[in-house]
Amino acid sequence: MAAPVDTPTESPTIDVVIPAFNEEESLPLVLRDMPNLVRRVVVADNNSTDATADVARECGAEVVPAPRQGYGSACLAALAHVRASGPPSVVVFVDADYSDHPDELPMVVEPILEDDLDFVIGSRVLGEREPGALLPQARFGNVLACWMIRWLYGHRYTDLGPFRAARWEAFERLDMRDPNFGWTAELQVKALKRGFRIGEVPVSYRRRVGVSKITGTVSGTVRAGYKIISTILRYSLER
Ligand SMILES: Nc1nc2c(ncn2[C@@H]2O[C@H](COP(=O)(O)OP(=O)(O)O)[C@@H](O)[C@H]2O)c(=O)[nH]1
Ligand SMILES: [Mg+2]
Repeated sequence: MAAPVDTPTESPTIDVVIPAFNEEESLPLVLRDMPNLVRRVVVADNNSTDATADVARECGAEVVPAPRQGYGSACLAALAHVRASGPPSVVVFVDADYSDHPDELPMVVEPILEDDLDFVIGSRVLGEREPGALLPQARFGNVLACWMIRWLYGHRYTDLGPFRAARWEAFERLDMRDPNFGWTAELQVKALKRGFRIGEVPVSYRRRVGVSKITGTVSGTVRAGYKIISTILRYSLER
């Protein structure tokens, strides 16, 4: 009998990007719960005035300074580092506030690795939310944004979620740009425009550790809401 042929297939690599602004309390918890299948975690430190960068390093993450303030800028800074230092097969985004459950990462990447999807959203609407985790204004904004996307792009998302994964090569075709609150909407509508194979999986969501900087403040909510709506409209008008 012929010996089995050993065909070595390279196992896929997974890198995690975490935009962080003053999250010294929550970040160690996020990093502690990160599953072993993750190759590396890149934390974009967005001008934190607390020990965010130090705790991230102590917990084994790579830290990239993101001098321009804003969620999108921080993601872009981390991604530039990932691109320059050897990109992964799959990139995953997680918030720094310990609202997401990093231990659920295998479920979020599975449809990419197993079913060949390009992009998977962790949906907090389909998953279990701790009471008070998703503030009413965030919930309302999400419903409105998803409804607008359905109307203008014909796709039914259930959430604009911070916990999501994308195949790296596909992600690179998005040419992401938004420096702040429009980043998530840009990501989700561009994925539709590029014809990505998109899925959603339920994820859990708990009340954050520390103070909310976006939907927990009136100005954050108004600015984020405006930016999300204008981003959804703008890309629907572009060819
Ligand atoms: N890089 C960066 N991240 C931010 C900024 N504001 C908030 N974040 C991060 O974005 C994520 C969501 O912010 P958060 O304050 O939890 O907003 P919420 O989820 O709407 O309450 C967290 O990981 C924050 O650290 C910012 O100005 N820059
Ligand atoms: Mg949060």
